[in-house]
Amino acid sequence: MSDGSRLILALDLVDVGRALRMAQDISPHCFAIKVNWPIILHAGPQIIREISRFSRVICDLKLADIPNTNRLIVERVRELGAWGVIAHSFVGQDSLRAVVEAAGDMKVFSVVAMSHPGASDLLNRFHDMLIDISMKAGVYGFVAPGNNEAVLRQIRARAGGMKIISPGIGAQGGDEVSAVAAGADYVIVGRKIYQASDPVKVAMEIDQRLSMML
Ligand code: FNU
Repeated sequence: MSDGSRLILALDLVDVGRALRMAQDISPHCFAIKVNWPIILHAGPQIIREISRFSRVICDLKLADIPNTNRLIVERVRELGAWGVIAHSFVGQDSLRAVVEAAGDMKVFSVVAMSHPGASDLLNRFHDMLIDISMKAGVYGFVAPGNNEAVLRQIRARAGGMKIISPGIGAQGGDEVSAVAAGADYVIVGRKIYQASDPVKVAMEIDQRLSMML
């Protein structure tokens, strides 16, 4: 785990042994490791505890339920030692506030826009409202697309000094340096790293490119 790094590794591998080895090898070069449903469903929730032993872990569960259900899930994620959790904001202030309250010291990031093309059908038209809902609910930061500079710049302008973590780099067309220049504090990178022939080298290169921007 590197406190100064702006890289978050998206560990979407479903080969659990390989995922754990990669998490260990790359953790010195990244700020945090993000786990999503694919690895949690393959490895079981204990993977959160295992990776938390050597890295910050962000659980990308994209919570989008009623307050009580969100709370029950977040309490379990917290017990497992995660550093952060990702929730949707479109469900409304009460659902998101339940996440924030149950999170305790965990950081809550809310999704205010997404990186896939279909996000423009609906979600990405409402990022201003989603930021307002998120701020009222008391989140720590936002998830915003690193491959959509126009949207990311607008979100940064409204988000003030709050943290923004941005996926969409590499496989989804975005570039890490452009994303940070447009307002991301951290970039989330998955396939560009874990599908590379030398994942550690690619992670180190991204980390170094971003550290040169500081
Ligand atoms: P990679 N992710 C995303 N776009 O890609 N959480 C979003 O708008 C969002 C996300 C996640 O493309 C995605 O689920 F809100 O291989 C995956 O885990 O670099 C990661 O970010 C991107 O993976």
